[in-house]
Amino acid sequence: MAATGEAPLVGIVMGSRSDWETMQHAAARLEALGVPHEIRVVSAHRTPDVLFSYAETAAQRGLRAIIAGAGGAAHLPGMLASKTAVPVLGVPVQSKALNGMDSLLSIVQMPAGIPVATFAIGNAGAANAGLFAAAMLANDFPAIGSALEAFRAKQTDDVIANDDPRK
Ligand code: RP5
Repeated sequence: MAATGEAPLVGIVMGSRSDWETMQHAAARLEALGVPHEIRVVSAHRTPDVLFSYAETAAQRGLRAIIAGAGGAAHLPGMLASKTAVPVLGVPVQSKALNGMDSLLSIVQMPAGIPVATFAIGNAGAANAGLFAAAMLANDFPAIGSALEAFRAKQTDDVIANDDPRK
């Protein structure tokens, strides 16, 4: 289901419902910038056939980027990337056992030939993946570009207006 009425341009997928706490930060950025998106749980090891069909149909359904979050042995982003040429933005979810180092290394260490753009562990990585996907769309969708510019300008203004940490 698209989060807005328009056909989704970005797919947010995650290996488990438990990843939503992290991945909601990607969705929030896309929502704020008016980027049509969809959100799904797709597990590389629990629903591999769903993973394959999601990746195989992504381009024809109009997706321009897939933000994929997973934790632990986080093969979801790499497997998606192996089955589609739609750019995959990987978000390492902070695992309990190893604090997300396992997720990070699983996602970032792709062999040459199948790239996954890898973001920071956890909430910041999810938020930045959302912003990055918006930046990828900014040239082709001027409204998204304007929203992104306005967000960046406000962020800068907020820091300048609050530059005394004692206040
Ligand atoms: C991965 O295993 C998921 O991406 C999640 O981060 C992790 C734990 O999944 P659950 O046991 O919470 O479903 O597949």
